[in-house]
Amino acid sequence: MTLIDKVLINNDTSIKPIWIMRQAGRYLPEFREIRTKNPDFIKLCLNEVLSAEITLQPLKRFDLDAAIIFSDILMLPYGLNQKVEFRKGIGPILGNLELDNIIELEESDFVEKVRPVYNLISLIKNNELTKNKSTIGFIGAPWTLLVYMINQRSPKSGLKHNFFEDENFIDKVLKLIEKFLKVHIKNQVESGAQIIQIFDSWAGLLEQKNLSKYIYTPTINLVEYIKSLKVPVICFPKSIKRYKEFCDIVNPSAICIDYEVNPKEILKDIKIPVQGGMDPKILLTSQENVKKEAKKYLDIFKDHPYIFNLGHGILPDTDPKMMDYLVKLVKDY
Ligand code: 1CP
Repeated sequence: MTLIDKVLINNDTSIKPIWIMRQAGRYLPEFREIRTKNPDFIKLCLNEVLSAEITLQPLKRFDLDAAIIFSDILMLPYGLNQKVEFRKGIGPILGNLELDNIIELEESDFVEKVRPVYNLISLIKNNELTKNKSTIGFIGAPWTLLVYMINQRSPKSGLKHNFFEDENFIDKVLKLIEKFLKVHIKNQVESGAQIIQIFDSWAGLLEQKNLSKYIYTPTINLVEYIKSLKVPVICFPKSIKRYKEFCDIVNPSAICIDYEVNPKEILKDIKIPVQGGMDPKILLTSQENVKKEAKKYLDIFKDHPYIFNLGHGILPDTDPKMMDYLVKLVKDY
């Protein structure tokens, strides 16, 4: 059993395993080297040999307890034949969403299109570097994927004015996203993913009255599906504010928290295992601050099943030495 499984399945509080969101990524010079030579991001994700190498890069440097596969949540719309491009300085740009084409799409055609992602998972699972460690697969939550697929770009500066106009259309898209997410999950698990994390990066965009329809209901369906495959599921409904309500209703195996929520409130309100929380910006300051903040989370969750992580992805400007310092600190705790 891996250390992370001990926390997730046995509620073990005596160990504090660590992995970091975006641990394979732009703060590592060896990633940037590969990235520069591969300007097409989707193609890079579909190159199983290179994406396996990128997935393993942080494990070669740091004593992390998991490998998270190098892929992207937007491989789903890509697999549904919606155009997905990443532009430097802008982010993802998606093409028009052709509902009829998605309705007619065969599951096997989707699987063939994203097959390298599953091949990558097998490569990672069978690599010596992940022995006794967890291999984490992931998906975007239905709501966050709906946002990208309809908005066609990052909602950083808000949603299109007419986003919610055609509710019937949205409902149909949401159902299709759920259908193909199950296919994507099943294939990841069959290829060796031992945990699935659901990233709902834009959960914070919704008003309370819409949470049930766009977040709770579709997420419950996926959480129950993942549990039926006998795999733990970690949910990250970023900036949702109502983490307790989310856990009471959705009941994932663990909840990943962002850096804005008070960890003491979480400890008081939430009974399931917790992951994450520390502000990634702390890693841009001093070792002293990192020590203080990391210890704060470790102390608060001392007697609670807890997986150390940040409250969002590690920032591109982070010095890898600071990451090394953090991992050692958590391991020595
Ligand atoms: O070099 C580059 O410019 C590419 C940057 C990059 C990377 C390294 C993107 C584009 N995606 C990724 C990999 C990635 N994406 C991982 C890898 C595994 C890891 O080490 O953690 C994961 C888990 C994701 C998931 C993802 N993609 C999310 C959810 C997590 C989060 O950060 O909120 C989201 C929202 C995306 C969309 C996406 N992909 C890439 C970017 C820049 C974005 C965000 C765009 C936006 O701001 O809307």
